[in-house]
Amino acid sequence: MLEECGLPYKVVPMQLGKGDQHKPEFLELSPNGRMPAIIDHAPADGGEPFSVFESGAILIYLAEKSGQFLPAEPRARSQVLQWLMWQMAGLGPMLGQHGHFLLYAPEKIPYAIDRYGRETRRLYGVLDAQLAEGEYIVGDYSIADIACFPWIMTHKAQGLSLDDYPNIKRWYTLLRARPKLQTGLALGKDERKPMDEQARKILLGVDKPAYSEAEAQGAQQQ
Ligand SMILES: N[C@@H](CCC(=O)N[C@@H](CS)C(=O)NCC(=O)O)C(=O)O
Repeated sequence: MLEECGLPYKVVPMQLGKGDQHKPEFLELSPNGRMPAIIDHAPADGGEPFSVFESGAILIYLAEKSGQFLPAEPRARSQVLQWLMWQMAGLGPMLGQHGHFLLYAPEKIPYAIDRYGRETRRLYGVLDAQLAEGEYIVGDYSIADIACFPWIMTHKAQGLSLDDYPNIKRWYTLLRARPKLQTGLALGKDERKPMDEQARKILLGVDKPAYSEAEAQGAQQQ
C-alpha cells in the first residue's frame, strides 16, 4: 500500500518466532500483539506521531492520507469498505485457520480441515462471482484488492487451483503485473528465516498453558 501510494516509509522487521510481537514497545502500538502496525511520523494534523494497527484500519488510514484507492463518493466508498470488511472478517481469518489445520497443526484433524476447507472454497467462490462483474473487486483498483491479494497468493499452499476460479485467476495475474506491488512483495525477503521448534511454539502460542488454573479447576468440578 505504501509503495502504491508513493508515501515514504521505513520497514522495521519483526521476528515473530522470537516473540517480537509480545514486546511492550510493540504492544504499545499494536495491543493485539499482531503485525502489521505503522507509525505515521508526519500526520496530516502536524501533531505527534500517530500509530495504527489492524491491516484494514491501516489501509483506510493510508488511503485517506494519500487520497488514493478509496473513492470519496459515498456509494463507491461503502462498496470498497464492504469488501475490505469481508476480507478482514472472512477471507483472512478463515484461510488463516484452514492453513493452520492443513499445514501447521501437529495432528491432522479431518473435521477442522474439512470445515475450514469448505469455508475457504466458499469464500473463493464468492470472490470469483464478484470478479465476474468487473476488472477489480469494485470499480477501480482499491484497498479491497490490496487487502485480498496476499491471501489469494497462498492458494497453492491452501491446496487450491486458480483454474477452478477463472475470474480470480485473471484478477490475480493483473495485480501480480503491478510493478509497485512486486516491489512491496519483495520487501524483507532476506529477513525471512525457516521456523525451528521453539519459534513454532512462540508463534502458535503453545509455549504457554491453554487454560488458567481457575478454568482447569472448574473443569474438574464439572
Ligand atoms: N487482523 C489482523 C491479523 C494480523 C495477524 O494475524 N498477523 C500475523 C502475521 S501475518 C501475526 O502478527 N502473527 C503473530 C502471532 O500470531 O503471534 C490484521 O489484519 O492486521
